[in-house]
Amino acid sequence: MQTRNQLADIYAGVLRKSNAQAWEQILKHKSLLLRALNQLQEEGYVEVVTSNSIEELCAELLEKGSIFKGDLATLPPDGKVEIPDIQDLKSVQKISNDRMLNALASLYLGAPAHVYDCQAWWHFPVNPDVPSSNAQLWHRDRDDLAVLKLFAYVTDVDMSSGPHAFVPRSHTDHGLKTILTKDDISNPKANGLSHCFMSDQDLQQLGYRNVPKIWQGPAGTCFLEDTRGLHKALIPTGQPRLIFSLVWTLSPGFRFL
Ligand SMILES: O=C(O)CCC(=O)C(=O)O
Ligand SMILES: [Fe+2]
Repeated sequence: MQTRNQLADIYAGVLRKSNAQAWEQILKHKSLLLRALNQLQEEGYVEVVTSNSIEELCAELLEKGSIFKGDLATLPPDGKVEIPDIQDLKSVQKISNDRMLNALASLYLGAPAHVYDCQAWWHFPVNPDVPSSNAQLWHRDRDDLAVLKLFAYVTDVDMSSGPHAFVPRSHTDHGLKTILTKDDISNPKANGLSHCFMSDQDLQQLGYRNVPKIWQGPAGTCFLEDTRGLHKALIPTGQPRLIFSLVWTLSPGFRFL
């Protein structure tokens, strides 16, 4: 992780120089965004409370996503159903172009950020004997050297509807030093050198003792995460969950790096 972050810093420096004008504009928002930026840097997550496009986003996605709710016969075994072609929705366009969100993503990534992807998907409760999907196991995203994701709940989410979870401080080498012992950090599965999908027990065995942040909240709950840190979706046992994500990267993205 240390090497990836060092490479990301070098790359961000190059991007700042080649987009000097855009970077100058972004810097103007820094003082307003400083608290959120600090929390992202330290903890790897921050709640977003100010984006006024969220209500419209929920309404549009719920409408588009509702047609898939009736069709339980064709539900895949892991219960995940993606909503296609959401990028052209007005509310998705609006949030992708939100000036303050883009400025925060850019300040966090260290250079003008690239909107890399947006997705929305249902997780439906399924037979508990079915093995968890990758996203329902602890993992680190590998889309780029540096990445920031916005998640927005489109439905109300409590412990029975598969909330999203994140291990605070697992996103940087510096943070890992505060939550793991020196011996634990040298394990490639613990420090992120080795890409893997892990259970709660795996994490305990690797030395992770800190309590994950579990995001519960009504539709419209919205947060940013550095998903280079450990995260997953819990398995829904009662209600299904519809969630939206918007992803910023430094480069146009590599899908898996
Ligand atoms: O569905 C979730 O809460 C987790 C999704 C995830 O791992 C991701 O978007 O990178
Ligand atoms: Fe992920």
